[in-house]
This record gives sequence, C-alpha cells and structure tokens, in this order.
Amino acid sequence: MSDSEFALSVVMITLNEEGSIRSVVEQIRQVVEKSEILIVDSSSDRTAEIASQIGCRVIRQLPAQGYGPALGMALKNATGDVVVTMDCDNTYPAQAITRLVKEIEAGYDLVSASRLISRPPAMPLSNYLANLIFAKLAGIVCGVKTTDVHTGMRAYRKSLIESFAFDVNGMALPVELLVGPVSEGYKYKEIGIEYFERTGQSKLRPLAGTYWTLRRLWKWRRRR
Ligand SMILES: Nc1nc2c(ncn2[C@@H]2O[C@H](COP(=O)(O)OP(=O)(O)OP(=O)(O)O)[C@@H](O)[C@H]2O)c(=O)[nH]1
Ligand SMILES: [Mg+2]
Repeated sequence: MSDSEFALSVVMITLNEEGSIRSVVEQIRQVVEKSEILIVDSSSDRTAEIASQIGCRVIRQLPAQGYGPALGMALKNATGDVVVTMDCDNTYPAQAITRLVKEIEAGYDLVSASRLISRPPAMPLSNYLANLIFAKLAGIVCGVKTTDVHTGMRAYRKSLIESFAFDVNGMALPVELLVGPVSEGYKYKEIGIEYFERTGQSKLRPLAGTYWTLRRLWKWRRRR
C-alpha cells in the first residue's frame, strides 16, 4: 500500500499480549511496510520490550487504566492522517487495513470493520447474541445503521479524532466512537471482515461491558 496519499498509523493497545505482539505486527507490516505502528502498553509481561525491538513506537500507560483511557491515548498520539485500530490478539485480518484506508481516501471519515455480517465461528455464542442486540439497539435508540458496535478494527480520519469529543472513562469506548460521530454527521461506512480465534487471555468483562454499552447508546439517543 505504498501509493496512498495519506500517512497511516496503525494503533493497538496492549495488556499482556507477549504471545501475539510479534505475529500481529508481522502481519501488519506485510500489508503496510512503512506505516507508524503505535502501541499503548499497560503490560506486566514483555509486550512493550518486544514491541520496541521490532520497531513499534511504544507509549506506556502504567498502572493500567482500562481499555478506554488506553485507546484514547493511542488515538490522540497517532501521527497519521488516517488511524487504524486493531486488537493485538490475532483476531482481526491485517489485510483489511487496505480496504479501510481506501474508503477514507474515497471521502469517509470513519470506516468500521464488522465481524458480524454473518456469524463468525470464532465468536462465542453469548458474545454473538449480545453483539446482535447491541447493533439493533444502535439502530433503534441512536438511528445508526450498523451490524457491529464493538468491533476493535476501524479507520478514523485524524480530523475526526481531533474534532469529536469522546469520553474515555468507562468501558465500551468503541460504541461511542461509532454512534457519536455518525449522530454528528460524520461520513461513515461499514465493511465486512473475517474474525479469528483469539491468542492469549481475553480481557473482556461482559457484565460491566454491557452496562457501559447501554449507557453510551443512551447518551447518543436520537433526540427527534
Ligand atoms: N493498554 C491497555 N490495553 C488493554 C487494556 N485492556 C485491554 N487491553 C487491550 O485491548 C485489546 C482488546 O482487549 P481484548 O481482551 O481483546 O477484548 P475483546 O476483543 O473485547 O475480547 P476478545 O473477543 O476475548 O478478544 C487487547 O489488545 C488488549 O490487550 C488496558 O487496560 N490497557
Ligand atoms: Mg480482542
């Protein structure tokens, strides 16, 4: 992807992902050789050390403050004109970065990679059903048409990150980063991606995550 007119940053936040950081970064480099790869790390294992060794820019956030503050720091510190987010757990296909960036080049401000165009075998049934309900609620409560409010793989135009005021405190920040900008009129598109089995231990907290998802959807409810 060397002919892109935009500088690209791929950002990931990491909490003890030493088992996957190397392979995820390798997959990203196969697609975008020279882009900035920014890691905001709150690990007690060797994730940060490995990430630095293999050429990532690493910002440490210690002690761990949670998903939202870490993602907020990553988005705000990325230098690219386009910022792509991914998890560092081998679940997202790095090849999709190319498609995401192309859509930003075509004029979209936010491109979201849905894992839920059809049921991904790698996603536990309970998570799948919860995600289906959250996506339906985004339509009903916020008027935002989506199949996946929680995907960790998205491309954001840097100007959106700079101008859209989001609240990093609490869980489920990706929900707000989707329904908020769409409600405010930013240009948004969804594409479909595959979703793979996770490497390493999940940090997902389903009950608290559900509470914060509903809270953020309500915050961005349709007023008309
Ligand atoms: N820096 C930082 N990273 C975090 C924190 N919590 C989670 N992460 C990272 O955020 C990403 C998403 O966390 P996951 O555990 O994959 O959560 P998930 O994708 O909802 O759950 P799975 O479907 O089980 O993967 C991973 O790369 C984690 O390492 C945190 O407090 N600080
Ligand atoms: Mg994950």
